[in-house]
Amino acid sequence: MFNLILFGPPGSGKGTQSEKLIAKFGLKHLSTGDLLRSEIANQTPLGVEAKKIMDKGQLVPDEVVIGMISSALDANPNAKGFLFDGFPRTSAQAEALDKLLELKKTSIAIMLALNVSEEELVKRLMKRGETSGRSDDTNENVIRARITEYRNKTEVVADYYNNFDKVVMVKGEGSVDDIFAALCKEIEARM
Ligand code: B4P
Repeated sequence: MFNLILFGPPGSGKGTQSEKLIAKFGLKHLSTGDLLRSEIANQTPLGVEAKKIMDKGQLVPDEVVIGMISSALDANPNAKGFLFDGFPRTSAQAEALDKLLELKKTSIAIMLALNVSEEELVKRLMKRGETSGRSDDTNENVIRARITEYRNKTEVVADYYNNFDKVVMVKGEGSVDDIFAALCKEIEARM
């Protein structure tokens, strides 16, 4: 199995690049953002609670997203590997993911971390908010709150994987195709 984490702040291109990477490498895409938005669309009790938190730009509680990832791993026993997008976002989530993968006798091969300036992030998310219908993309204060959550709680996740020499930084500004090519090069060197 080949498991990778696509890492970076909100708006860094994780969702955009994930779509292309899963098509090329045949990995199963696990995006906690997409899983949460599907709960919201289905108006489940979890979705109703998650929406209130996401609309403030905050992170959903660890136990909720860890539970979702655990179920998704169990639901895909024959996957040739997983691409984790937007997960793990806290140290607790990273430790939980390592344990879940260990139970399946596998591990994270690489974390690819997209590097994008804060002004570019805000610009991209405000632009997406014009068409996406995502309520967390329409208000600049909420977008900046998401970036602050990232700096306070998520950035440390890269330090966690750095201890195991698993982090590769990739420039996340430029054309989508050029960034995709840089990501592919790193994956192919390790697959
Ligand atoms: P996510 O769904 O993970 O979304 P995101 O971080 O906002 O966006 P992403 O990084 O995927 O967007 P992309 O750059 O592709 O999270 C949403 C919320 O869910 C979180 O705030 C949190 O509340 C909750 N949540 C999710 N996971 C959680 C977890 N594990 N724990 C707790 N809470 C969790 O796209 C951005 C825009 O940039 C797009 O419009 C795209 O077209 C554009 N773009 C992409 N690449 C570009 C490029 N190279 N140049 C120009 N524009 C580009």
